[in-house]
Amino acid sequence: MTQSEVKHVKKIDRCRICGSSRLEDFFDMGNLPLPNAFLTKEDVQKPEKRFPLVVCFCHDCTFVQLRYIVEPDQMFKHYLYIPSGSQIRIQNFNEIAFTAHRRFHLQSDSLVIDIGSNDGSLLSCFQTLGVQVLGVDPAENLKVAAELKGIPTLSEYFTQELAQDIVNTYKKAALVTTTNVFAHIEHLLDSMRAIYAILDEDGVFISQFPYLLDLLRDQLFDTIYHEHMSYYSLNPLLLLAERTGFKIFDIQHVPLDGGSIRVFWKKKESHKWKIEQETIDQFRAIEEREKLYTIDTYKDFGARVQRTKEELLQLLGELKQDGKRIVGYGAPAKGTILLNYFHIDKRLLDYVVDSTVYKQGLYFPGVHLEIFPESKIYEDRPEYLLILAWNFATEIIEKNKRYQAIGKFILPSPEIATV
Ligand code: DWN
Repeated sequence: MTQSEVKHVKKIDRCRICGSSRLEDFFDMGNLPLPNAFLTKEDVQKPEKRFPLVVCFCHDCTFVQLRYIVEPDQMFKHYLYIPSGSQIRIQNFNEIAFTAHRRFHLQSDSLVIDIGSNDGSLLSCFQTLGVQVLGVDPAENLKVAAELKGIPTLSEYFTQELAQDIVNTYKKAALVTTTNVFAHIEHLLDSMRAIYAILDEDGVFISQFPYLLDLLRDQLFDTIYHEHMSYYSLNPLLLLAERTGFKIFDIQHVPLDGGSIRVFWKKKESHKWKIEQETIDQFRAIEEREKLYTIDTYKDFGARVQRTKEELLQLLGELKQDGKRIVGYGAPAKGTILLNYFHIDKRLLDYVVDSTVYKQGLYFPGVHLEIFPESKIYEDRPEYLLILAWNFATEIIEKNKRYQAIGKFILPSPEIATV
């Protein structure tokens, strides 16, 4: 690493939940660019920052986490990802809002706070249901987008100080939500205590994030990146709850982003909301059966990813040799990881298309593939589309039905497939 890279990253030697020093690395991807650090044409000529991407396992509480933490400002101050690019994600947000509104009896004077509220998409769903909303997100560019939707947003990191300010200026929340953000939080204990501070006595915290078991089963290695500091199974979550005054009272599996879980938390002292113990026990039983609580399960992860790499490179290489043109579909953060880790650049892909206006005209970090609007595939008519946003493959294939008269889609994950 260069001096300027070293300055923005730190190596952890203690588990971020239980504090144990018994951490063991099991997957090392080397130094990779930050996944959302898309480049302008001028940036492409300049040196890019790369940071280590190493995953480790805590032998005491079994928490899987990144060994190196990049300074949050490097990743979150100016954020190019917005959730509204996918109908499936918006449907998921609507479902969270609708079910929470009904299950937790939210009223017109109930306050819902979304942490990592991005462009306000989730809170818009709550607002439509007639409750009060407040967003918190450090990305300054997204505050503008959220406020255009009428979502009041504090453009700050969620800290204990901010929690106190919120309680003083607004009121306590009946519901706090985070979608995916839970993987992005460095100081978990502090953040949970801050959430505790802003919640009503019988308030509920809902967090939804990718599930470690799905990541492991389907080798979703490209969802491992600097922004995602944590990869959760149930055991460490239960410990986190216990240490911060919470009780997990329900868990649901959600078929989003390759497999996620939605976890429901309440204050330990609250007698409201039934504890779905059977469901929690079932999750634990499955995780035990799948041996999530031992390092041995993780040790061949790297080798399995290596086999996927060889298979995908062989497929793309053969297509190129046959003179076919291949274009990437979607410029997700995970695309940066897949392209860079597998060394897929101009030699294999012509360019990438993405619906996000903020990303169009920019270039992928590291591999420097240019990003165009989706319509370009109908002008150029490439023979193959590699779906980098594989978590939305169904939606992408469905909306591009007419492309099937031109060429085929390649799915890199969870299994390599051509359709
Ligand atoms: O946790 C995180 C998740 C939720 O979002 C973040 N750390 C960053 C981000 O991850 P991602 O960039 O991998 O997210 P998505 O939602 O998988 O990104 C999909 C990309 O594909 C977007 O750039 C939009 C694009 N897309 C498109 O161009 N056409 C998506 C669809 C559905 C489409 O039809």
